[in-house]
This record gives sequence, structure tokens and C-alpha cells, in this order.
Amino acid sequence: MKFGIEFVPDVKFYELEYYVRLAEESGFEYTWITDHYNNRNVYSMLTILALGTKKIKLGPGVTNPYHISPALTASAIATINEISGGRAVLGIGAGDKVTFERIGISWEKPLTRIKEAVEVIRGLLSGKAVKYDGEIFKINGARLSFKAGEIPIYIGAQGPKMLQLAAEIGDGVLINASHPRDFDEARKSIEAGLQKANKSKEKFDVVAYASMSVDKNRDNARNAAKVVVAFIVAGSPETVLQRHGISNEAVNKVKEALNNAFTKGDWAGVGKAVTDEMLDCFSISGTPDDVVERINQLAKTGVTQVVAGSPIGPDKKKSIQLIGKEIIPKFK
Ligand code: F42
Repeated sequence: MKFGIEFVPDVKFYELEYYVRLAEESGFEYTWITDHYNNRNVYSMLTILALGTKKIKLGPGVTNPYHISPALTASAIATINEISGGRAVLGIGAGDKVTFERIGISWEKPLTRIKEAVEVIRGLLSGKAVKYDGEIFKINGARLSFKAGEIPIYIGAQGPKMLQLAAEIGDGVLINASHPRDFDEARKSIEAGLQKANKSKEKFDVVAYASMSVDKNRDNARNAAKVVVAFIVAGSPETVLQRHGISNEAVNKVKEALNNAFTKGDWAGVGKAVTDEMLDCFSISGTPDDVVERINQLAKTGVTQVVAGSPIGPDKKKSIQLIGKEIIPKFK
């Protein structure tokens, strides 16, 4: 089992560098940096991380093929690969509808756009001149002027078609989920995609990109995850909520609590609306032993990498060290 860690670049570069170096020292093999227009630029931050670390693999988790051209994505990730001495990984997904609306991007044909973007990026990273006449992207003999090196491409996916596409064209898939039920379901689409592309599953990285919260004290860990889980519940598709038996009534209570938090500052109300089932379904939260047990369950569904996503724990520094000391060694 490989371990990764997610960071949102909503902190100063030196703070992000501190946490990623701590994660590297704690045994994490990957760090994935989120990409939304309103946070600090993902590639600027990855440059700092590439210079400040020695072995951790690093990349966007995930960028998207809407707000910049795939040619720019190829150039940016190849630059990170050069600066980091060959440690870059590219995570790319359909992007986030809500943030796109703010910058006037319409979320059209995400599957087609991802497929074409990945094909263009792979062509450019191979060093050859790319001629591509796609439905969305038209490339007329573009070529990078420097060697990119080998860069794995992972696709962020939840829906069945995107999961299948990720297996067909990607080196891995980053799935925003924390529960074995979700991966049992995802496995069908992944296997269909691998079969269609005649690829072996041994080389394909199935990544549980999970909300995680670890602490020696179970209650502290689980309480720290409540706000993140509330957002996940509020944003989850109907199919996922039904899969976990979360009622519309319970979801509406969470949405209402979030609304009150934003309008009246009542964040305590959010904690009350998030149930234990929701925490179990949409996060990996608890003591190190609880987390090890869940990761073992995920491994049985074919997961090969677990990414510790927000909040990581009540105290980020202590939780990163705790994962390094009491969880990662159990899977070496
Ligand atoms: N999004 C961000 O913007 N920034 C991030 O930092 C970020 C991190 C991240 C990490 C892990 C992860 O798994 C996702 C992450 N995301 C992030 C979200 C990501 O960008 C996507 O929004 C997320 O993965 C949801 O995408 P999805 O896999 O569910 O695909 C969407 C588009 C979907 O609805 N898919 C469905 C499906 O079945 O896969 C339907 C697809 C569809 O629209 N089909 C149409 C059709 O007609 O079939 C259109 C067909 C066409 O040509 O596109």
C-alpha cells in the first residue's frame, strides 16, 4: 500500500513546504496539491515543494483541462519534473462546477475534454510534434522544446464513465471516497476500462483520495472531520448517498446547518447535523488502529494508494507524525 497526502494551497508557501517536508520525513510517497483558481497557483507551489524536498513524488491533485490549455499543462508538469529530478506526477480531473461558474467557464463534455487533453499531454510529453484534430482541442504540430521525462498521469474520477475512461487512458485513478462500498462499486468500471485498453491491473494505481482524521483520542479525531464530511455529504451525488443509506432528510439537515454556519456563524450546528454513519461513510477517522482497519478493508477492494486528505487530524503536525509512526509502517 502506498501513502499520499493532499494539501490545499490556501496557506503561505513556507507553511506548505513545512508540512510537505514533514510528510516526506514521515514516509509519505506522494503529495497531491489541489488546484482551484481562488487558491495559490498549483505550479508555483509545486516549484517550491520540488526544490524543498528530495524523494516525495508531487503533482496537482487535480488540475483540469478547462482553465488552461493542455499544452500549458504539459509544459508546467514537465518543468516540475525537471526541477524535482523526475518526481512529478500529473493528476487531472473534470474540474469543479461551482468554481468554474465564478470564472465563466461552462462545464461541457467533461469526458471528451479529459480524453483529448490526456492524449495531447501524453503526445507533448513524449517529445514529438503533436498534430491533433479533436472535437475540443486542435493542435497543429506543437512540440515541447525540452525533455519532459516519464510522468505518470492520474485521473480524478467518481462517475462510472470517468472511472472507466481513467482506467483506459490513465496510469492511475484518484477517487474521492473513503469507504469500501465505493471502491467495490468503482472496481466494475475500472475493470471494464482496463479490459477495453487491454491493460493489466498490476500497473494501475487505484487511489483512495480520502478525508482523513487521525488522533490517539477517537472523539477528537472524529469531531475534527465533521465540517469536511458535511461538505462532502452536501456535495455528494444521489447515487452515492443512496449507496450508503443516507436519507434525504439527514442530508437536508446538513445542508441547512451549513447554510446557518455561513449566514449566522453557527459552526457547532454543523457538527450536530453530521452523524456517525456519515463520518464512517465519507471519512477515515479515528485512532491509528481504526485507520489501519479501514485501510485493510480498502486494500481488499483493490485500493493501492491511500491519500490522507483534509483535515488529516485535529493537529495537522501531530497527525502527520502519528500516521508516519503508527500507520504507514504497518503496510511496509
Ligand atoms: N476538482 C478541482 O477542481 N480541483 C481539485 O483540486 C480537485 C481535486 C480532486 C481530487 C480527487 C478527485 O477524485 C477529484 C478532485 N476534484 C478536484 C474533482 C474533479 O475535478 C471532478 O469534478 C470529479 O472527479 C467529478 O468528476 P466525475 O468523475 O464524477 O465526472 C463527472 C464529469 C461526471 O459527471 N461523470 C459522469 C460519469 O458517469 O463519469 C457523467 C459524465 C458525463 O457528463 N457524460 C456526458 C455523457 O453524455 O455521457 C458527457 C459526455 C462527454 O463527452 O463528456
